[in-house]
Amino acid sequence: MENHPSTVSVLADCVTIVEMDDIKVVRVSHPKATADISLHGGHLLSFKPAGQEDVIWLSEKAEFHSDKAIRGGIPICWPWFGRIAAPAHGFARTTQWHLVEHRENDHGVMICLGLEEDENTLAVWPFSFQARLYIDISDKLKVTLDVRNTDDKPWRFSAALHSYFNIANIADSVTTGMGLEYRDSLQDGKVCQGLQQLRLTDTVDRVYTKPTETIQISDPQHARNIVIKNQGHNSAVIWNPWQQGSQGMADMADDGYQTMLCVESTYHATSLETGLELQPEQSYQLSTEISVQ
Ligand code: TA6
Repeated sequence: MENHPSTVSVLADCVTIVEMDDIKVVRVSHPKATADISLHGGHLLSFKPAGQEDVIWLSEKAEFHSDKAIRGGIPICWPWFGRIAAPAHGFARTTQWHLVEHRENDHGVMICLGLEEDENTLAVWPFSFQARLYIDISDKLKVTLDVRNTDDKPWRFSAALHSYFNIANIADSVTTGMGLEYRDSLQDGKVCQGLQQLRLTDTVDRVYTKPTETIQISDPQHARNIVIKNQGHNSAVIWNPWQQGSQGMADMADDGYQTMLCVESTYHATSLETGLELQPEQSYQLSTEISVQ
């Protein structure tokens, strides 16, 4: 992070809490990797395996305030993905999570954050729930969103782990493994067929409906491939706003699009009513595992 956070408390050898503006951040510093996780939004901001550039992109103009979503990192989109209801991408990314547990050993660090309903969430989504976010930090990163229906009636949801990846230059980067069929969000969800290899030259906003088990983003100037394995998803979203989109966002530099690419582990639904139904006491996990090769 750019400005200098102040240490609030030391929780263990590898885990401290630091403060940035009005946001508290769990800072992990382990021989295998470092990571920053904001309690606001349950939002991972940084993941650096030892000897690597950050794998996660964070906007240089990101704003760290409790009423805003943070631009970059891994926003948690839940209990809906997209603009099918307000606020966009659900309330999880703009709500304060709490630290449930942290563990560390020679292999890495596990951080668990929690979120439950309160009067603010009930005002926009009238259900009880328990959400847990498990973040495993070692030479790989694994993020698992675990949601449980603690209400006495069923509810429906959609979700995404909206990962922003840090790449040296979008013009040199090729993405594989997204599959061929996609719904084009720039054409009202029109179903299209794409290519095996994606090299972007303009804005994209697509929901790939049949991604393969492993998605790869080549990042040649950083001499690496970013490898993504998702579970619990029904699709994978790819997004880059390109120049015009970057210019339209106050929390993104005009050239920000050149060094980022979103590839998202997504449970997609076109409306709240068609989301995945969870009965009382049922739970569901959506995860993404990220490594570099
Ligand atoms: O995941 C892609 C997307 O839904 C795009 O449509 C784009 O708007 C992006 O997310 C960012 O959304 P945000 O609400 O964070 O500006």
